[in-house]
Amino acid sequence: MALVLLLALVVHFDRISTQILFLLLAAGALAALLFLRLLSGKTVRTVLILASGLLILVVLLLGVGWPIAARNAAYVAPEVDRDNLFAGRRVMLIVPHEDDEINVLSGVMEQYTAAGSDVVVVFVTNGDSETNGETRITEALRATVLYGIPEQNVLFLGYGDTGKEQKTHLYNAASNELYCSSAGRTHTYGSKTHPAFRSSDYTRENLIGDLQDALETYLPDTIYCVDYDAHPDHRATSLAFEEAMGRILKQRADYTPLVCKGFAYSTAWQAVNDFYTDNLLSSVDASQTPYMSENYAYKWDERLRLPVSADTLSRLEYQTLTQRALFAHDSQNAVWQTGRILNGDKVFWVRDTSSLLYRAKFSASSGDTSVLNDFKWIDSSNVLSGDLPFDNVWSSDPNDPEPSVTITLEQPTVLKELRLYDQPSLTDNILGATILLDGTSVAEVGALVKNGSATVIPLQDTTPVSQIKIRITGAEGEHWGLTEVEAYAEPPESGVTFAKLTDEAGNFLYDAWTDSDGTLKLKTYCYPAADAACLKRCIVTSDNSVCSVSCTGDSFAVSCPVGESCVVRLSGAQDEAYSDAIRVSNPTPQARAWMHALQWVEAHHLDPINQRAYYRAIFNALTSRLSKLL
Ligand SMILES: [Ca+2]
Repeated sequence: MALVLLLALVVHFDRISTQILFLLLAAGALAALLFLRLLSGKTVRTVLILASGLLILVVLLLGVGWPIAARNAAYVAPEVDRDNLFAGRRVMLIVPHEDDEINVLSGVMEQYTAAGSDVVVVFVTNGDSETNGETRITEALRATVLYGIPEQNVLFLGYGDTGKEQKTHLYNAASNELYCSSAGRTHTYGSKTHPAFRSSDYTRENLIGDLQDALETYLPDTIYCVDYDAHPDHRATSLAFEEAMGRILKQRADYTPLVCKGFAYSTAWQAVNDFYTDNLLSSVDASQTPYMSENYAYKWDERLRLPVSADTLSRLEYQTLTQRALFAHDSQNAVWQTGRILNGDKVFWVRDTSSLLYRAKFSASSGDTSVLNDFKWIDSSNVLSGDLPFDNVWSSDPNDPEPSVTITLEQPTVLKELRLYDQPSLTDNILGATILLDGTSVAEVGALVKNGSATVIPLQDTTPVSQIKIRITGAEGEHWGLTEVEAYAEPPESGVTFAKLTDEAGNFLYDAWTDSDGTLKLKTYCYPAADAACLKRCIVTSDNSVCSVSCTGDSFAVSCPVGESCVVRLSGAQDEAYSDAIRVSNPTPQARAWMHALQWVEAHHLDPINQRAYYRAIFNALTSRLSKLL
């Protein structure tokens, strides 16, 4: 009986009211047993006294002991005004499954809501291949509210989650073919209190249409979406979003949102578990994982790194907002991934949306040009397979003597930049092309960038142009081709500008410890990276006279005596966007040792919070097995 009570206590220990209830019950029982001779059997009485004593101890340990012990683990980071990044925005986050919102945008979402921006989260599937969809919806609403997102801003498109046994995927089905999900559903659904965004049959066309509808209803100026990732639903969500976005960009010239694509697996769920370092590290280069290999178009050096919210960081996982949100997704045991998901930055790749060619007319000497302005760099005819996504390519007929693409612009325009995207295969490549503007040859282009990244061709002309012709003069491999062509009247800009203080290796810092010798080397990160001059315009200062900051070349050294700390401030001399502030401290050897001990306890799942997650996982597994039996 006592064991059952203990298990129930540990499993259902979310609320302070539960803690108090258990404390009162146990204390009452103990008092009754001690002072009133309720039971005469000596053994039974002793066992009950011990059980209620143990219950009191567990409650005190869970509710009081650990929080007090871990109090100093929270980050103390100075406020930095990042309104230039996070205020006045309409943000939409598009993810496949409930809990992917944390993988993709935790640490960032809360900065938008705190700055007063609107954040809308779109869940494409109900995550229902192994768990009840309504449960996933309830959990997602519990998590998103922690990030300050109101319930009406959480949209469930209500499509099916793909299980391991599925042989086909909705994304690759025929346009209007009715699809049956692994949960046996054929129509979108929500929960009793939160209906699906649209009532639609499961067809490929409805999936793209519902996404397009969500985008056009809210017209977000900032969009975050998962990219071609290690799960079929992630790949499908990425491609379906791009298809919906391509349709919108073809219709309207006035809509050019900031689009940021990121990964839920390689930089979060399956990232390196490097949380218990003295200073939190940034996301690690994920190029070793299959979906960000050299065959893929994103370059690690070109990633957009966003600072995470410092007030949700801590040297212990349990104090972070990320872990609280992962706790809300009970059915997923997601809480074990906190150490991988938490990083000093969140990384994305910006997809420009201001190309003039979405509304241009394409023709070619031969081949299908419809793929060349659809906003997709890659596509896959089977998202279930792990094959590299090499579909979505324009190529000429093998016997075409002079392959070329001709593009007629909506109206004559002075062009500053042309971008060609080669098929991402490393063995099938375009080796040369001639660019003609209104019939005049203006550029001879050599081999295009092989991995599918943009080959940027600056254009010098000052006269308006009506027609672009791309003549292919050399190629290798059977499947060479172009996946996209973009043209710009001005080189595109993301509008994102900020600076961040980092350690020597480039990790973003918020509340940093010096080395044991009392020094810490700092550098400055600027976005866009091209703005190297931002460093020269900045001043770095310390607010504590016993801690000094000295400049050595392109880095700074902070020096702090034992037990001291200071706020190091980077001030933009001309532009306030280029400013940052971090706390640097040199804890005593005892303080360092105490924190390392607490981290060791948590890392080995010996702390009460992790124990609770552990028992809750067992409890959930047992109840789900029982419910299947009954
Ligand atoms: Ca394309």
